[in-house]
Amino acid sequence: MINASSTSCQPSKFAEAFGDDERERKIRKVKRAVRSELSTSKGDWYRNACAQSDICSTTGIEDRIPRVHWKDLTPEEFAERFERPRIPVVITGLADDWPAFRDWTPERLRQLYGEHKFKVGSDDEGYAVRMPFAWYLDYMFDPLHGGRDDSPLYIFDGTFADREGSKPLRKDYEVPEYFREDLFRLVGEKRRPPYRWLVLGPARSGSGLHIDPLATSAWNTLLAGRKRWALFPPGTPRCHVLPKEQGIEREAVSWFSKVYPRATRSDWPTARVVDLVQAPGETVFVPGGWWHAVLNLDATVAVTQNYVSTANFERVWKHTRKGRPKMSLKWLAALERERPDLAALAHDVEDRGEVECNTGSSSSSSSSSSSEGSSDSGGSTCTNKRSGEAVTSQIIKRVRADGDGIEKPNCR
Ligand SMILES: O=C(O)CCC(=O)C(=O)O
Ligand SMILES: [Fe+2]
Repeated sequence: MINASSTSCQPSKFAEAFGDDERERKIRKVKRAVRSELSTSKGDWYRNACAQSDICSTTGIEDRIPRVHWKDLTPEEFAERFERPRIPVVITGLADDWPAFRDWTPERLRQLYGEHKFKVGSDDEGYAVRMPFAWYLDYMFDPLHGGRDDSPLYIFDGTFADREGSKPLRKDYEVPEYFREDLFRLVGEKRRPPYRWLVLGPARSGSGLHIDPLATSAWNTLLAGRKRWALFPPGTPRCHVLPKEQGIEREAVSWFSKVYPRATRSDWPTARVVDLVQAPGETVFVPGGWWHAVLNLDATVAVTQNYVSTANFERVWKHTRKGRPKMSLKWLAALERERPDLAALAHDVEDRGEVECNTGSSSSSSSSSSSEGSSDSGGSTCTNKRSGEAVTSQIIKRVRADGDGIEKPNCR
């Protein structure tokens, strides 16, 4: 597992090869490419002193998301209790036998992938900015970089399973049975939208508030560290949860320190925030249309995939039709062959003229990246199905009251 104390800043092969000055120059170059608005010499990267704040404290967070062990949840039950009604849930135990759960430690990953370049963000032109993994680890555990930056660089790599140097990582985990239907598979590996990411970063890195692209649902399995999540149900107006105000940037730290406190006040005008602290080995199911922001409380390693199944097909179809019209035709042709029932549904949508005008791809992430992307009152983990169901039914009411799952402007 990653843990700052066991992962000292041992000099990497790169540091030895290039020397500290060279490494420092290269890290700064990457930082400038990813966030050109921040100077790397005037302290802009740590101007808000987030590393000295209590932003990563869990005091007062009430995690009421139900926990269910996979042995107590069949795929049919998952679809019925959580997927169709669009209720977030945490499934435990899925990663217990994954090599990733055992082997994705910084030192092991450094040995195997130290020279491979992973994506740590995008530049101003939208091109991926990549960094050799060994340098990234040096950055991440450097007290004057990842240990100090307000919103550190974050590996959010959507091509890890396709690139020669990192491909073997894909063999270290298994897509859980609940999420295997994966209807975008029919479009073909080359044409389908990005759908799987390796996600790794230090405390305070994370993903700003967003809805996942094309109304897809997601699962996210944490292999090390803790992630704090804040979720809002489908239909929550963007202007409340993502206000366009000076000083509110798209970073997770910025959202959690400036917007989140408003969402806990009694005069908050819209749906209540749903809190969650994800522990290692836990898999979060994020139904399509849910807003979510994620802050890493420690150094974390996770794998996440987005998917379309029979349960969310209609919504995803509407968004794909509008957002990816060419691809949607290829998809429809494949559906005619493989899933005529869903192709018929797609034609119905078309006949009713119900194509979505908001593609739902309001994703944003940490400084560095973009993914295209219950307990008792003490906040402890709930392993009890009954209390899970109580929370579930409250959330169902909210989802129904809030409409069809796509953010709607309602801010006058
Ligand atoms: O782990 C994270 O930073 C959040 C991932 C996420 O929300 C996404 O992949 O869409
Ligand atoms: Fe997401």
